[in-house]
Amino acid sequence: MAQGSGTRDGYRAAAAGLAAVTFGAGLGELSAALFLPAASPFAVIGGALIDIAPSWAKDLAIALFDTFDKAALLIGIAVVLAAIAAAAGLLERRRAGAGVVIVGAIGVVGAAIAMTRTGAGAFSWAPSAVAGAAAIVALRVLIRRLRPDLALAAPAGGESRPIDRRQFLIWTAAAGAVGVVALVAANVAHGASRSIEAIRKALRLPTAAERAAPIPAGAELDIPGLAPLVTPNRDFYRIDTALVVPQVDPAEWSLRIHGMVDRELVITWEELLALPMQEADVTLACVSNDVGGSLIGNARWLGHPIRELLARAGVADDADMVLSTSVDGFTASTPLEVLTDDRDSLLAIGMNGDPLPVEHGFPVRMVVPGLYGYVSATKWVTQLEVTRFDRVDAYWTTRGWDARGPIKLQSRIDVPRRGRQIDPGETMIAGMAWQQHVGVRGVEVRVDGGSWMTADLATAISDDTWVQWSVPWTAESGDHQIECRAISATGDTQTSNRTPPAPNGAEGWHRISVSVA
Ligand SMILES: Nc1nc2c(c(=O)[nH]1)N[C@H]1C(S)=C(S)[C@@H](COP(=O)(O)O)O[C@H]1N2
Ligand SMILES: [Mo]
Repeated sequence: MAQGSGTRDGYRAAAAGLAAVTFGAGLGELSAALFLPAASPFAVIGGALIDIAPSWAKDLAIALFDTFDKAALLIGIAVVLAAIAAAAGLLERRRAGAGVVIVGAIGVVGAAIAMTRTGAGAFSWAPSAVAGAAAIVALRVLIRRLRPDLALAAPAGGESRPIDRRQFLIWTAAAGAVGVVALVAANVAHGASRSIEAIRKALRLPTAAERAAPIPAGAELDIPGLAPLVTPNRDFYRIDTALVVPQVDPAEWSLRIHGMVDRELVITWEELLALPMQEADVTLACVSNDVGGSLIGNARWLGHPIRELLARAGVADDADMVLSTSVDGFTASTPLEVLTDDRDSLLAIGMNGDPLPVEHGFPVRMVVPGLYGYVSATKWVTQLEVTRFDRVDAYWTTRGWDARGPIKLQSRIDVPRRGRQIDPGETMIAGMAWQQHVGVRGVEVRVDGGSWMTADLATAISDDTWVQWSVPWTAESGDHQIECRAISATGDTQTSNRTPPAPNGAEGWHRISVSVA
């Protein structure tokens, strides 16, 4: 053996492990993309990790990566997988079979998880099995080239053949390259499922039987840096547990209303489109939105009142909750009364004049004024089960969040931006305030703990939306702290008591630091 080749062969074995696992992952992902998109090994393992992750880990992911939490998860999985793959290569070189067991175990775990996911079919295990088997074969073939004693054609008499490292390198590079090409191909094949996007683009929304009033004059303050009153779809925050955005063909979509009802109801897409549609401006907010955060947006939704559908089904007197379920298994528990009272709780198909964007629930989602999204805004919704809070817990309730999630009174400073340096002199402090379905009566602002100034409140679209506010300020040189607090339409003042988002929404005043120079 050449000097140092022992260590070097260690690196080579690790590289072989990486190449073998890349090869397996590629073939597994490609077979999934071609035959069983929902059974993609990455997607099922990632999805399961999302579901079993403790709430604090998800909060942390949202805090650290904001809406990029899913990309971060995929990268995390890839890094862990790469480490395991390298270790498997090293072990397999030491002891034939040891690395194979590890690689095989990943495949088995993937296959087992695939079978437990919502919507799993009889063959959902197959892509992970393909991945595991391909990785095992590749690992054995590659490591043998580093271990002439294992080579099938090893000459008798214990006399070992020299290792052909060039050959090894070529085979390893080839396995890795095939894996990468297969991964890319899988991605492209997956992109073809953007046919749902094509269906969406070709859709024409029905016109509303009941139009929303135009946005009132003076509702939108023209202040640079202030969030727009209506959030464009492309800028609308996205929060969900779906690692791969569900691709739902409207032609195959239906909504089943069942449980404690007089008669079960199934509504198809065609039937839904034929029902009278209503527009409503509603601000959606995430319970994970921390004080001053951006997980909130306002849109004009188009949909059919859920109230009407529940009335058709006939709801039992002792029911108090509707459990809505998405195609991907996510569930939300919504108090029955907010779906049957006179508020604009919609089974929505349109968002700001367009069909729902695929990542915002295409073709159909729920929108309920006054509740955080996790208990009301089910995207890709396919079932409404009329039931009781004491019978069933929804997705986030089983993870420690409150079963009911009314939106809390909140306000946010958008201008000046936190941490910014601004010029001395006349300037504007401006922001947003909200407590959907209650409404905001006023906003107060103070600088450096001084006395509260009353902000000018813009005209609100309605009590179901956020409202803009502003207050003039003469900025003097130095560092300053600006705080705001809202007063609700019912006369409550936003509490200064700071609480984290879990388990039912953050409280406290938004405070920013700016320096004037
Ligand atoms: N199917 C499904 N619907 C869902 C969720 C989800 O994880 N899956 N998350 C909910 C949460 S927590 C929020 S805040 C809103 C966010 O809606 P958006 O992504 O359209 O802004 O969707 C809700 N609907
Ligand atoms: Mo949320």
